[in-house]
Order: sequence, then C-alpha cells, then structure tokens
Amino acid sequence: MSAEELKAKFGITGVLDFVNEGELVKAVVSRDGMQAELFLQGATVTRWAPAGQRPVIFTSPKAIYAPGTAIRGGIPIIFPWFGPSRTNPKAPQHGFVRASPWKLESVSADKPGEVTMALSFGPSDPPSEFWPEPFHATYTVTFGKTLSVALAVQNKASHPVVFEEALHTYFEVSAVTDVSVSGLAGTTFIDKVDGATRKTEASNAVKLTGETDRVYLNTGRQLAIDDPAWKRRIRLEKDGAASTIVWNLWAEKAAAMRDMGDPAWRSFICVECGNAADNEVHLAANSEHLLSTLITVDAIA
Ligand code: TA6
Repeated sequence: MSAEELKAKFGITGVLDFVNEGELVKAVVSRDGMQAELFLQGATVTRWAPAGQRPVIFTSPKAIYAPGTAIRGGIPIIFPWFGPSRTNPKAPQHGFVRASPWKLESVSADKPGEVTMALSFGPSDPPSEFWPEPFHATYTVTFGKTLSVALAVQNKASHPVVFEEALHTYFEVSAVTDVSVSGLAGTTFIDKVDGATRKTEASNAVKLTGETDRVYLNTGRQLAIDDPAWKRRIRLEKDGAASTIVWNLWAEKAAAMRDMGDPAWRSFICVECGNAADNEVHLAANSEHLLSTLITVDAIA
C-alpha cells in the first residue's frame, strides 16, 4: 500500500502518519513527546525516543531505503536463518523477511501515551525461493514509555520445521567504547571474530574494545546496556529468546560498509535477542513460537 492509502486507512491525526522515505514507506509516530518510526519493509523499527530521552534505537545516517535492501540499523527481523543460509550460499544473509514488504494489519492508540502496530508476513506471500515452508509471522510493536516488540511465528506445515530468528537491535549509545553490557556472565558464547571458538563470559560488564561478533547461548531473561556518559541504562527483558548476539563491526569494516562508515559505527551497539545456532527453534506442525523483548530506559547517576 502507498503512504496515502495507509494514511487513509490507519492514519491518526497528530499521532500516526505515513510518508515516503527513499523508495520505501514508513510510519511516523508521535505521542506525548514520544517519537518513533517503522518501515513497512521488514516491519523495521528505525526510531524510538521516549519523551525527554535521546533516541534509543540507532539507524545509520547512510542507510539505504530501497526495495530489497536491508535497512542499516533499527530492529531488523532476522528469519528463518541467522547469518548465512546453512543450505544455500545464494540465499540472503539473515533470511529474507527483513528486506520484504510486511502487511500492516492493525493500529491502536487506545492506551494513554502508546501506539501499537501489528504487521504480518505470509502465508499468502509466496514462500521465498530459498525457503519452501509455509509459515505466518505476526509482529506486534508497542511504542510508549517503553518499547515492546514481539514476533510470533506459526508453522503452517504438516511437519515440524527448524529455524533461527533474532530481533537485530541497534542501540544508540554515547560511544560504543564507553558502554557495557550486563547479564551475560557465566554464559558460553561463539566468538565469530576468533574462528567461532566457544568461550565462557567471565564479565558482568562486557566492554567492547574492537570488532565484536558474539553469539551468547542459553542466556537469561534480563540484560542491560549501561551508558554512563548519557546517564542511562537500557534494560532488555526477553522471553522466548535463548540467544543474545553482541556486535559492532568497528572502524575498518565500517569504513568499507557503504551504509555505515565512520564515525557512525561509534554510536551503536547491537544487542540482539533471538534463537541462533544451538538455540535454533524446533517448531511442531501447526504450532506457534513467540519471541518478545521489552526495552526500558532508566536514568542512572
Ligand atoms: O549480528 C551480527 C551479524 O551476524 C554480524 O556477523 C554482521 O554480519 C551483522 O550481523 C550485520 O549483518 P548484515 O547482513 O546486516 O550486514
């Protein structure tokens, strides 16, 4: 649907608008000082700033807004595989739904200070050439003083399916070198910048000092990003997500990434909630799996 058609069907004066950005359409949310944006492509949240707060979600200033091109930043929805396809080298990295159009099913602004949007993908959509399994995905986002994102995947096949998934969230920070991630101590991670070797996390204040690409396995429900310079803690409470992926590509790779560059890479850390590698999802026929994350920003001294 075009921005005009979406606005006519779902727009709410002064709260929810739909505009074109590049070749894509995005929803623009504004309520009681809270601001947010979501692209229909990939149902990608690209902005969320609670009232009185700096933006919490980061999107690259060089992001490309074109059909079929994954948006650099925000909360890309990774499904049905994480990283490269295990079976088809020609398949797109991180699955195909993040660069495909999703359908806006409903909008609600009934609760004070909040806007909830529900979007869907499949099964009417042609299954990808890279994925034959019939499935239906529903993504529900509630923008407010907190940000709630929930991905429900229904297996429409008459047999079990195996998939990976993640909400690949880019968090805006004062400087990636000056923040720390808590909630991972004692867990095992796959270190993708060190030959995918498996290591145990010793720290409960993980600080990045160079390119970092880690898949933490069997992680707990509570995570946090402490940002002393901005006097804030970003808290994540996740359910249905056994993995936590921590990533920043650092200077050299950022310089070579056309939709990132320097100094943008310094302003984000990815802390992604999902089910990857050993934590892949095995979903029975005609069953549903729910992955959800609640993001809250607290002031710290
Ligand atoms: O989440 C970390 C990661 O898997 C890294 O390996 C890196 O590839 C990153 O995702 C970004 O991937 P993209 O396909 O969006 O460039």
